[in-house]
Amino acid sequence: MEPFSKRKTSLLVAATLVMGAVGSAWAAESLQDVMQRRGLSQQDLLAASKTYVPTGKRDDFIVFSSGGQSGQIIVYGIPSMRILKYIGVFTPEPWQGYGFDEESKKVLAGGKIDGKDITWGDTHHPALSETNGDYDGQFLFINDKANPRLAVIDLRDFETKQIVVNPIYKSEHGGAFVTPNSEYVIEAAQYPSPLANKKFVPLERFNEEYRGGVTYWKFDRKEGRIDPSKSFSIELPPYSQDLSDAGKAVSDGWSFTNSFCSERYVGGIEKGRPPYEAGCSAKDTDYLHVINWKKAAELVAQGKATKINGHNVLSMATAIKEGILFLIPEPKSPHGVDVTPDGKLITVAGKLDTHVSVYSFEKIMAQIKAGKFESKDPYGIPVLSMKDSLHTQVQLGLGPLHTQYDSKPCVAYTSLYVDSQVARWNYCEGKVLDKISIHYNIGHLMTMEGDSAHPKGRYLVALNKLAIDRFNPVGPLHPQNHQLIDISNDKMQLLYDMPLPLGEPHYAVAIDATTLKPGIRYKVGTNSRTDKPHPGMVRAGEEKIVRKGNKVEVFGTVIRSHITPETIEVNVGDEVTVNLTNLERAEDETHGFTVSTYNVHASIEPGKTVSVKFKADKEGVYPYYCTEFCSALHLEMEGYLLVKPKGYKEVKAGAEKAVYTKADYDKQVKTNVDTQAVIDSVVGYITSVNYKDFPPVVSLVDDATDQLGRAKEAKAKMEEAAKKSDWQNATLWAGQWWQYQVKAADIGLRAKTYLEEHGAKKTGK
Ligand code: CUK
Ligand code: CUA
Repeated sequence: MEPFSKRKTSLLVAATLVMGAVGSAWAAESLQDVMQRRGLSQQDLLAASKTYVPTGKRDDFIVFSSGGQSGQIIVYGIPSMRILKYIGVFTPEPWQGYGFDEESKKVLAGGKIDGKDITWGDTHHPALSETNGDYDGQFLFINDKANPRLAVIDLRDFETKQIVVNPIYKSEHGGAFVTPNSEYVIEAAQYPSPLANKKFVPLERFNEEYRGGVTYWKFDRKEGRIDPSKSFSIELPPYSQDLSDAGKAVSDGWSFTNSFCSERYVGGIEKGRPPYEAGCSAKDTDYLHVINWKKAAELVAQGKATKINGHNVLSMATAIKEGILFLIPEPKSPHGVDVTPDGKLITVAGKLDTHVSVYSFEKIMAQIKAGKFESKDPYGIPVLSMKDSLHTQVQLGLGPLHTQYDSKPCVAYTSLYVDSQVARWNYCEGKVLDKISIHYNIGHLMTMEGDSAHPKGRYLVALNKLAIDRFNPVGPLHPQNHQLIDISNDKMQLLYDMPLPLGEPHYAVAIDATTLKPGIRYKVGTNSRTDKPHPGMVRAGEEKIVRKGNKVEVFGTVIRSHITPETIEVNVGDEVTVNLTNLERAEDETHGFTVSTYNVHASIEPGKTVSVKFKADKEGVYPYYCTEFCSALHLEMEGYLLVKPKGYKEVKAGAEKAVYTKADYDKQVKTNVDTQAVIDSVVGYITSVNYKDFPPVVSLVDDATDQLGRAKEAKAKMEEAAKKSDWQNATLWAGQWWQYQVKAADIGLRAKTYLEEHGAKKTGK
């Protein structure tokens, strides 16, 4: 057998040879070679070059997509289709500690119905806050169809701040849609039910006592919260209200809600009755509800609402008497209702009609002003003439559902569910311009800022219901398929298929990325769910454990790479609250926190204070640790929760035996001095270039300076111990000094790489 060292050498030589061969094959492969090898066409390459975002570059648009049955929101970029975040909304989300720390549990508790936790949601329609009809990038809203709820997300930190429960519905679908200055968030009911809570009414009394409605949630922009006391609803007939949209510009102050099953059919297959699907699609038309919400709000302010379940409701009788509620027939089992960017026209698509119907706001107003009504519905609501309200009708194809608008005047896009196509058409002249096939069965579609007053065009995403054969098979449940389409040219071009495996995303909204201004850190000690100072916050050096009876409260901090305190001793049965403040200022230095087996988890971003709470109901030893790989010594970011049994007597610990000698101390100090030389050379490079022109580097330098300041403190403690020839503690403090040096070096090298990649220039100093 050959000696080990020789064997190692020959292995190395062989490895080098193999690598050399592969290396030259890579170097020789041209674009043509790759196209051939992977079977790519010119068209594929064109599509790829339109979506590819090189490393380090960013997307032009940010999408907020409903997460469907996941109860979350999915955030991704366009054109890359890279997923950036899942925002926990109606459902616990472990990474963000959502539903596992006390602050977020309170947000989720806002969504309890009749005291019951509801830990899932059927999210349908996200809506961005608007100023003068344009997205302002401040807030996001989304509804839960199954359990009639609405959530508010703040786009400064992409966190859910509030969940409100609709007090009078049992399901809702026509939300969230905002008015042009986000005065109100609109939410319409779906399946009619008695409005008073827990009231039993037999289905035989459907027409008389079941009701629908539209709710206008008052949004307090300054507080960033919905104000339920200033919100109101309008009672509507038991037609299944579906989608809504707010008027804008000329039609500001009005809102539009369509419906299906205005037949008011009640099924019952088990009793031999034809099913809902037959009875609910029997008539040729359903009703578009036209509502003057501005006047409705005034009527509520004048005290004309009645209270149902403590909530302001304007009755149908009042709405009719005051002239704020009208109906217009719309063909047949409609789905989407979408106001044009200028607010002049309203597009309605009929699932079972091949047309879209474009209504004219001006024509609607003319009839209302003239008091010219065709008839009344069974509840006495005035019905306008469909013919006299229509601007045009355009035949698009089978199963039209939803419409979005382009930046080009008069151009709209409508999804065709049955045809599996997107139609581009001109709503001013009423003609079809182009069609593209998608895969498969499209629901909503979305253009960039496509439901605002100023759509940005360029891209369209088809939110498809079925993927069937588009992706590698993963069992009977397939992912959903978002398809990116280039709409900037005469012919639409399909660019990319993105599988979404988190639920059925019904709708999505896309905003210009430059409009969003999310923060990097919180003001130290912030409760991110209330945006207020957290009472559990402490600064470095103020950490403490406070006991009151059997309640133990920890006031701690986290910073690379230790948790203070590192030991928490409690008695079995104690109620323990751990408050932790992240003292970091550096970008992306999040720490996590968990305690073994107590089902708690917190994500603590820089500046945030979070608390977790549990009953220490079992004696024993429970490690706690940081759950984010936050630095080289992340694994050492640990501690112990000691839960002592009843009647436990303290054992007196013997003196700790010293293991380190002066030789260990000298060795560590030498390492530190060498490390300092590396740091000095990095600092030398950074200060020799124009680093102050690069804000990310400036904040890295701040962070590194911070770490070096801490290194100094550790060094001072080391010197004190060394003076007393306490080589044990002197060596340990020398090690702590080195830890801070390593962190500073890590940050310094990151800054250096950034400067090199971004072409920093010598300043000649
Ligand atoms: S709905 Cu699902 S495709 Cu809830 Cu807006 Cu039309
Ligand atoms: Cu902090 Cu790992």
